[in-house]
Amino acid sequence: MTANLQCIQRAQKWGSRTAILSNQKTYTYQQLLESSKNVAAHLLNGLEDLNETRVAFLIGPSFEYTAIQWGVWQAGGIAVPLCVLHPLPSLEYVLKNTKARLLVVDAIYYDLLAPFAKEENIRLLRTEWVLKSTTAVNLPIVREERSAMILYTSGTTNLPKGVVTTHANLNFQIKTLVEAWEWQADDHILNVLPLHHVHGIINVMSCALWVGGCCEFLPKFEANKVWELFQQGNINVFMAVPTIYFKLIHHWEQASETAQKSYSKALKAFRLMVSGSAALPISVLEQWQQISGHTLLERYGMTEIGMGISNPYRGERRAGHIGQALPGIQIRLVNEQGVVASENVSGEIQIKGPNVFQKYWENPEATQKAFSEDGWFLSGDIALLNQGYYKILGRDSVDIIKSGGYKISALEIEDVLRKYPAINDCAVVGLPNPEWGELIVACLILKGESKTTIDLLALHQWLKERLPAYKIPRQFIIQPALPRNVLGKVTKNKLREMF
Ligand code: MLC
Ligand code: AMP
Repeated sequence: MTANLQCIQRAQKWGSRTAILSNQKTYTYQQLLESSKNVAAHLLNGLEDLNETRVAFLIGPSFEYTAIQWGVWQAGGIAVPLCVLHPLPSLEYVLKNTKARLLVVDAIYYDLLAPFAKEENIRLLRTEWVLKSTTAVNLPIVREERSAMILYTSGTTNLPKGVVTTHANLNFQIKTLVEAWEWQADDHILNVLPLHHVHGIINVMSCALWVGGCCEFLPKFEANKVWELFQQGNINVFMAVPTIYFKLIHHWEQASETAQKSYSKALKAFRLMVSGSAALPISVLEQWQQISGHTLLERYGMTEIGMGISNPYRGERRAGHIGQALPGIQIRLVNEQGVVASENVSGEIQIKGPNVFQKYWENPEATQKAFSEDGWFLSGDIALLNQGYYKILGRDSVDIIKSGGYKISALEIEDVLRKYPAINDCAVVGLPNPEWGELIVACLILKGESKTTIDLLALHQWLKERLPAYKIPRQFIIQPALPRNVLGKVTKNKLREMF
């Protein structure tokens, strides 16, 4: 029996079309469907339905990643994609927090995770084992309201929260983008983004597969490789965070005049280029316009909602603005007095619609706090409406940093830093930075009153074992005390000035 999931049913129509290009191999929709059914059978292992068992997977962006995601869904499980850049403690946190019972990993991660899996009684499988062909089994009926995926996002608490979305949420998140950006079956997109966040998973991979298009994976972003692939002439859609456009522009500027001409020529044939996950600096938009002839389409989203606001596909794409509500999604701005803001008055972006997530995983308190009494999701982002276009002004918390398109909690980094033997106290902030959006920096108070120096190499090494590279502070200052207000709270704006 075939699964009733929409992505699977749609894929049956596309049969022999190329779905995925990965590791120099092409895979058709038929191959994707067959492989994912094998995965489902291996995961079910005799059961009729995984009934929302959390199935974590640590797999680089590839055909195998997609086949396993679809396999988990067809078996009735919840997909928990892990980040291949995360050190062991971050992976263990997600596995423990979701209480994952199954874990599928690429061979290179097997030894790393085997001891933890054994200790926690998690069934550990290797990617190639679950892809092996096996006898077909009956697949469960998975209703749209069932939970489909958990992604981890940082917030104003020290530990990341699991964002649970249902199949209905994901289907809607995809459909609104397919409609707004006019996705087509002959679209061929290059994915350079990590696959543990909505940008790569939904906007790039899932939208392409929804319409019968092709998703090509470059497992790790490298500017020269991206330019090489652009020149091959197959790719016509690209989506990335502003840092990636910054790096592509830098590479273009360093190239010879002949290479520059060839790069720019390749971009002329593109249908669509999108930027999001962090504010797109107007300078980057303008430089990209000169290089490519394209005005980047900037949009706004969040792990909890997929995408919510977008500049139009047709019509004016306004620099420094994120656009208008996507089809079927309601947006309002609410000021500090709880009043819905009128044009040109700032307020918090609040969102309602079928795209909005179900709940934070096993955290009813956080879920309740994230919604207004009348059911609007509270984003924490401050914006205003300027002549019909939303414009982001900032966030309501200094403890959330966006660096390289990743959302990072200053409190999480502070918690880790305080465990370092030579550190007594600390405070972490983000500084405006043209390449990274914000650069993470830390003010340290050392143990021992007269201490004014620290071995930064040793500290960096120690942090690398505990945090992914993108969460590691890049600049430090050492102070005798942290700047605090009369209530004793660290004044982070003052701290920013000190840098
Ligand atoms: C890495 N480095 C950083 C850094 N990240 N330095 C400062 N700040 C950061 N944030 C350092 C590394 O330590 C290394 O230094 C060097 O840069 C290269 O590291 P890398 O890992 O190779 O980096 P690179 O591949 O260049 O990473 C840049 C990037 C990556 C832009 C490709 O950050 C990325 O994939 N970002 C996308 C994140 C994303 O998908 N966000 C979407 C979230 S969903 P050294 O010294 O060791 O060489 C969301 C909702 C929505 O936000 O709206 O979409
Ligand atoms: P995440 O939790 O990783 O999904 O990050 C979501 C956050 O990214 C939002 O709350 C915004 O702060 C930020 N963001 C996404 N898109 C944009 C954009 N176009 N401009 C400014 N900020 C953005």
